[in-house]
Amino acid sequence: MHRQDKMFTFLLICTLTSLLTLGHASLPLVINTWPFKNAAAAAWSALQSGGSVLDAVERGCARCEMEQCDGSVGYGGSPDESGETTLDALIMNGDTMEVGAVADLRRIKNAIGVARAVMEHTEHTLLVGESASVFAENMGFIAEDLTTNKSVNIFSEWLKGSCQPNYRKNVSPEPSKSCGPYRPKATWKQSKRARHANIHAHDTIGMIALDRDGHAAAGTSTNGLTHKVPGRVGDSPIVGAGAYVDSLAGGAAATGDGDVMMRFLPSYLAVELMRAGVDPSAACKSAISRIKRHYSEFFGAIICANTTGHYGAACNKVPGLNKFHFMVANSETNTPVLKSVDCF
Ligand code: SD4
Repeated sequence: MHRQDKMFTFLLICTLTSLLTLGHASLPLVINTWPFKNAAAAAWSALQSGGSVLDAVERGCARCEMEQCDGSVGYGGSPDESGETTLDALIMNGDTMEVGAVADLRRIKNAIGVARAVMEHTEHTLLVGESASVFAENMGFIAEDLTTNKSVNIFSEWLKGSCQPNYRKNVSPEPSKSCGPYRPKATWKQSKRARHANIHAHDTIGMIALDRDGHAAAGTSTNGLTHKVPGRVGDSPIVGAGAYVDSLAGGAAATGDGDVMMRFLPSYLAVELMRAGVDPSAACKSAISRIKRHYSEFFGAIICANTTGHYGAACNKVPGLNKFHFMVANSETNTPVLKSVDCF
């Protein structure tokens, strides 16, 4: 066959395969991790009432923060080793590539709102810890205690159970038996400790919104991992890890064991693959495969959407995660619809 004919046949096969395997394309589109229907509805109605894609992502994630989606987003969830809930969030504008993010945010409930304020009222990308909270207060966000009865109970049960599980290693006293304070062990062997990440500890909201005019945005919001070491920041507020979007290529958002996932920038990888023409499902799968190669038992999933409104998702199959659920709203469904994908 002539070289040009071969190329034409190849492109035709790619297109046909895409048409068969992709989610139905339709713009505008809102897609988010996990079955957080109210979040998708809030984002969808923001778009329907003339809001921008950034408004959609902000309102969708803020809804989860208010509703404390699965205890993994917003106040009163995932107390750290000292019993405090701290928040991570990110928002990205796919037109300008501006990003605003906050990590280890204390005493402020609306983390995604603060992330947007970082983007719109500073030249910075990421603010962290106590200083991020002071910034938020100066921007008019209300400081309040993020502790709830539920987070106090989780914390006191954990203390009663000798601080099990925890995320320490190579320290003494032996972290699998005792609470701290911990000191580094003088000598230690490289050992594989079980990670405590599981389906109950992982429900970050990650969201992508695209409109008909080619604008795209993405965002995340989470309270991280239960019993995390104070100061720990996950993947969610890290650009390219928790989420990434480029209006010329598409968007992606990840959820799962952020300590592992952020080492691979899975959202960035998926968007770059979509830029190169890979369909969203395959791009999502490649991002998961890259992590699997090193951490076969990691807990995680990713959603992907390209500029034409095609979307997909992928997840690593581990005990407790055989299927990954996510929400989609587009002009075809006109309301959020629950979708799922089999993990591999
Ligand atoms: C984190 N990735 O802080 C977040 C947790 C998460 O779904 O995704 N939950 O590691």
